[in-house]
Amino acid sequence: MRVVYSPSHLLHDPVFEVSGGRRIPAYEVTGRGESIRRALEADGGFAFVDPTGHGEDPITAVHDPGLLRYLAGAWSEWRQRGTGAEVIMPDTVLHPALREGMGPAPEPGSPCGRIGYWCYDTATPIVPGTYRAARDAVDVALTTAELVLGGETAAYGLCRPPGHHAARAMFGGYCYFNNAAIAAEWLVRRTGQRVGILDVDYHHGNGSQQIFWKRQDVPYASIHADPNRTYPYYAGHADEAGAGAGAGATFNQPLAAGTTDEDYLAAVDRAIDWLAARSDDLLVVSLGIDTYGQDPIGDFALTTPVYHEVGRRVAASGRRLVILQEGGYFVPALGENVRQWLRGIEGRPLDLGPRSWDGPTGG
Ligand code: SP5
Ligand code: ZN
Repeated sequence: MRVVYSPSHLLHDPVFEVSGGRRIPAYEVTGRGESIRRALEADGGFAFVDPTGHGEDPITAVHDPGLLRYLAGAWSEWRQRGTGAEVIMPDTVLHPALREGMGPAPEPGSPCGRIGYWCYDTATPIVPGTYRAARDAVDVALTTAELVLGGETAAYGLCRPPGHHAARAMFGGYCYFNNAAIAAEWLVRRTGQRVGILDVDYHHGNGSQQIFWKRQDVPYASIHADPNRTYPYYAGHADEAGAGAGAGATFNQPLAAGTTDEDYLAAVDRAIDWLAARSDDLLVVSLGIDTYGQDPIGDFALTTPVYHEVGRRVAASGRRLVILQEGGYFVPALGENVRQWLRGIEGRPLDLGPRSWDGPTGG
């Protein structure tokens, strides 16, 4: 299988995030991308490809041009304040109730106002290399889509930073541009087909859901932790099914803490069947591995072999697959779990080697 990878993900190197009132080490780190790269290189069955530039148009096809403009200029604007702050992070955000009944707020002119206008959390810092890395992650996604249109049955894009929390006019959740949504929209425009999105990240993809909420040509199926207990909290409930022309074209399966391999596979089967009835030949997969039992921010109980089985079942759906990386924060096993998933897609056997992260007896 072809793997699209760019070392420019290393330019996005956040050190900390703010979670639960504490400054903590960032979870979305450069080591994630390198864990995946190393595991896929060591496998020997993957051919690495560089992304090619696709410009701004595919981005503004799903995002507010103001979001692109903001992210492009954010660092230089922030630096000019001269405070020496190491990251851009909001201390205010545009809560919808602030302007309830009064119509939308204009975009502020000041840097502190602008960050809270576009960003919704304290986990998604902008650092000097963020924009370059986020733009290149979009090109990774589009190059992966292009490989599949060019005849590959499946291809994998090692997108970092991830994308599925980024909405039309908002970023957050470690995501800046919605790589999967941009790829899906690009595929719709290129092919005229209905392109499904299968989102198997631990978190609900609120951005992808928002972007395609009123669309029937990009059905969105997500399997995730119940937002009643987990980020992103405000979307992903089972009764959210789309609206207008998109009524019935969103399918959420919120799952309990401790979800097992068996429970999870049943949800995967339901999502695949649902998508099979609503999409044509192409599927974009938002591949998150934060469902793993040892993930530091997840609470599911999945084991490595289930990733191989999920991949196998997704491939059995017969669709052509644009597989894009989202989350997954237990770095020691991240690359291995992605590798098994992709081996499952290709019909190659599960290949469990020594598992150093299981402790002294495992390695
Ligand atoms: C792409 C993706 O997976 N984004 C996830 C964003 C989650 N951001 C909030 C993380 C909050 C971490 N809280 C730690 C709780 C540990 N029990
Ligand atoms: Zn996630």
